[in-house]
Amino acid sequence: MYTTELQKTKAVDAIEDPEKLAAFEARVAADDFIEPKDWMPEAYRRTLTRQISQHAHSEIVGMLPEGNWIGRAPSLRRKAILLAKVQDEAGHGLYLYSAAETLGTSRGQMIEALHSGKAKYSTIFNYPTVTWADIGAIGWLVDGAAIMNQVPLQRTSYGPYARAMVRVCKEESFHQRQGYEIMMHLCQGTSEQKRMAQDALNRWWWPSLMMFGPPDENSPNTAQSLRWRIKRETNDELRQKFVDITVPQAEAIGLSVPDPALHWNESKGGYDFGEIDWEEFYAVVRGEGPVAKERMKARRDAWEKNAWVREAADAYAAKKAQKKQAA
Ligand code: FAQ
Repeated sequence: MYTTELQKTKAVDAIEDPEKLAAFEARVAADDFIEPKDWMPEAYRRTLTRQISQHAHSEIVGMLPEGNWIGRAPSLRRKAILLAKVQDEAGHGLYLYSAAETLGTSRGQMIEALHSGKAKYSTIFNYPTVTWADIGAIGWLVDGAAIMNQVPLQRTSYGPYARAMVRVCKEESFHQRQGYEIMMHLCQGTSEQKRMAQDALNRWWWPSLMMFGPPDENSPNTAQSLRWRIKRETNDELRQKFVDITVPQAEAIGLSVPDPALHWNESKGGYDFGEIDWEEFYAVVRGEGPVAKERMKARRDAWEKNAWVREAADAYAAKKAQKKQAA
């Protein structure tokens, strides 16, 4: 279904210097970090640019579902926390765009790829946030899934990406706790509040499991990304860990995971769970998610409406450079 970065750049790889390639592979195998000025195969550069830029886009588009609730948070305390969280996501996007830029693609080019529909962003942000409990569910489940995926990325082989992940993971860990705390409070509240929490879990559970990507046997990029130590664990391994950690958290606050097939498997030491609706996943990846059009429209509108800020920053930089030259 997908053409991998490796296939796209096979011709380039074939003419790459075998000695440089062997030295690069030996460094990766020794768990050395690869740095921006180091030699790297073109396919490695492209795979990283794709993954890091998509990750950056996810952080930025991911601000929209929660941003939607800043003005409606139920108390000043909740508003201040949510505002800080959404600002953190902007920061994550910026570290990640900067990390991707070190590979030779400008932020403008990456944003153009997002706006033209060429670049992907996480499927999860194409679902609507219809009640306050959704903000709890996003922190608990979406940030929880993001941490599960990002902790191993602190040891990814590309230095700037690994270093960005260290700070991102610290902040995501706070985000996950604040989301779980919202859910905990709702579950200790009125029966209507508890129903809201259960309804949010029902709607966000399966999309959260989809965040980890297609099953390993249908994941065209995983094998090569593991060899290059870009990915340190497979999609299915991370999904399983997420289920194993999250189910007891749901039980602890009296919520039930909406999966009749879910049961503890003593022999594997983990939960067995039901089949994910992969048709839904691929439809959302294709841009057919419930609020996909609104999300992209919001991003494009923000880009256009705020062009004056970029123009003012450019004019200021040019003026400063001129002054420096004249001095
Ligand atoms: N959505 O061969 P694989 C967050 C695509 S951050 C959309 O398995 P790969 C923080 C994939 O790109 C969330 N597309 O690919 C936050 C590929 O297409 P391509 C984002 C998906 O790269 C919280 C194709 O399917 N996190 O939530 C998805 O080896 C709260 C085949 O898949 C990251 O980006 C998907 N869910 O593995 C913010 C982490 N899954 O590109 C605000 C870094 C797969 O070949 C509020 N990324 N695809 O055309 C990764 O770890 C990997 O890129 C995976 C996918 C695991 C996402």
